[in-house]
Amino acid sequence: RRGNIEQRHQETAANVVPPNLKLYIGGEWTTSSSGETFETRDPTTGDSLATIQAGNHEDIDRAVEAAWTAYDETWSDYSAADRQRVLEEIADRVEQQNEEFALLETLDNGKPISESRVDMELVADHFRYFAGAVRVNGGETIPSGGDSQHVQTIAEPYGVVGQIIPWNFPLLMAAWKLGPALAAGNCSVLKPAEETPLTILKLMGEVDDVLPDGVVNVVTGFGPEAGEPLATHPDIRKLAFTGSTEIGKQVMAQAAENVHDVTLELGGKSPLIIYPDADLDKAVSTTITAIFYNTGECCSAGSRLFIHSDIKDEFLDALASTAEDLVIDDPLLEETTLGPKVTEEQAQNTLEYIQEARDAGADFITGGDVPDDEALEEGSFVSPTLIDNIDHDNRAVQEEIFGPVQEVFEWTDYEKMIELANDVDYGLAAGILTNDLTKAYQTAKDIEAGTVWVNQYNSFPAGQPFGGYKESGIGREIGYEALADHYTQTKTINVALE
Ligand code: TXE
Repeated sequence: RRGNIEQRHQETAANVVPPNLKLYIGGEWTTSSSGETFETRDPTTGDSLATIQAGNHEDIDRAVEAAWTAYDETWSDYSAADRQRVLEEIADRVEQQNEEFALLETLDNGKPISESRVDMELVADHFRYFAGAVRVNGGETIPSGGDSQHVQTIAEPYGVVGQIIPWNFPLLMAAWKLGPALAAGNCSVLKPAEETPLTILKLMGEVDDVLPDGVVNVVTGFGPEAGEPLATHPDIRKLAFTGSTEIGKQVMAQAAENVHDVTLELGGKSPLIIYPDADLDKAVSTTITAIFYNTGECCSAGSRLFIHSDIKDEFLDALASTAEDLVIDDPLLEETTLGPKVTEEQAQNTLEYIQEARDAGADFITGGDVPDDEALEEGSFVSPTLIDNIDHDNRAVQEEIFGPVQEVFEWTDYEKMIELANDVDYGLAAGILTNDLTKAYQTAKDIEAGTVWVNQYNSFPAGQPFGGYKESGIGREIGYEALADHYTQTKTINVALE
């Protein structure tokens, strides 16, 4: 099997890894100023997939300059209708090559191919949503000027924005950022995560003839060398960041120095609350989606389960056996439901949290290790893990693990459960499973989270605002307000009528 996996990955890589893998600046493919490169690896086999340019501050300078040139010379002349056509064309091209993009994402990130296909559908739909939203983004008239003045606002783009994205949904995170930025009329300098640069570079190759040169510039590289110079660049007017809370705080402090706008989409430690009246089968499948989708590498992952004591034993038996039935294998196979973590370092990170829970005397309902499968030894796999009897103050409960690990808490008293559910620094998402809609709405209001799913989890239709309470971030993406509030600035024009 191991030989088959390697062969399958080599053949797929030969078919789908794109030829242009340099920095994309001003519509040109260029090498990094330092001449330095790095490898992006396949987390299933550990093999190198491609050599990538390690951009630095000089490349960021070049890219910001190219973006301003594009803004001044072409993009600001594009009407809303022109921008709509461009965004629709980008959506079409992703749709036409869904399979190639999906295969490339699976090679670079390790997510199961069935999930990569869903990502690509969402990418296309996201560009399409903002293609439509372009036409309704406008200002307002304000009547308080009376008959003596005409007061109105117009929504103007910032000009050039910086965008830094992570590795868990590489192309989808790029789409979440580029869709509203371009719709609003901005140009972008985007830095992908060093772990997963391939799909955004492929996208640039595919839409090179659609986007005027310099409207989107992609500078690959590492956080300190390429991310920080972008976040601190005096000529960007806004920075959008998705990643760790630690770097998010740093990026926000840096934004303060230049007084530029910033939106942050950071980590989470989201509660999934199950009432005793919930449908058992649905509760099990929703819990599996909440924590094991994308190998748990979701900022929204439902990583703390609050299960009502009346159904705890029955539910956990069913959940454990379903988790044990997940197909942990080569993510290029159709039947695989759990792939490797994105890097070996990330797998070790998850295993350290598991060890911490073990040292604290927690019980493992299932998992707690790497899969016992020789064919997967070169990959960064971690078994689906459910942990019971762990203190809510434990670091493994309080911090984001970003892996296939869920901690279970039993509840009977509603107030105590809500107190615990809110007792983390994060507030990104939550899930509630019950057939009683009154209870669902009450709980949704009691939970400190930016998104609450009822009788489902991890659903992200375009247009649905997404962002964090507390330390999970600032601002909202995906929804219309991303365009209206986060990628435009308001200009007031007040005309004297007398
Ligand atoms: O994040 P980083 P990492 C969480 C998750 C994960 C942890 C660490 O818990 O285990 O963060 O992941 C760029 N200035 N999330 O190390 O470092 C970096 O190059 C500017 C949650 O990957 O924050 C990459 O492009 N940029 C999350 C991006 O920031 C910098 C998704 C994210 O990397 C930088 C990812 C700097 N000084 C991780 N340093 C989510 N919210 O979905 C790094 N970067």
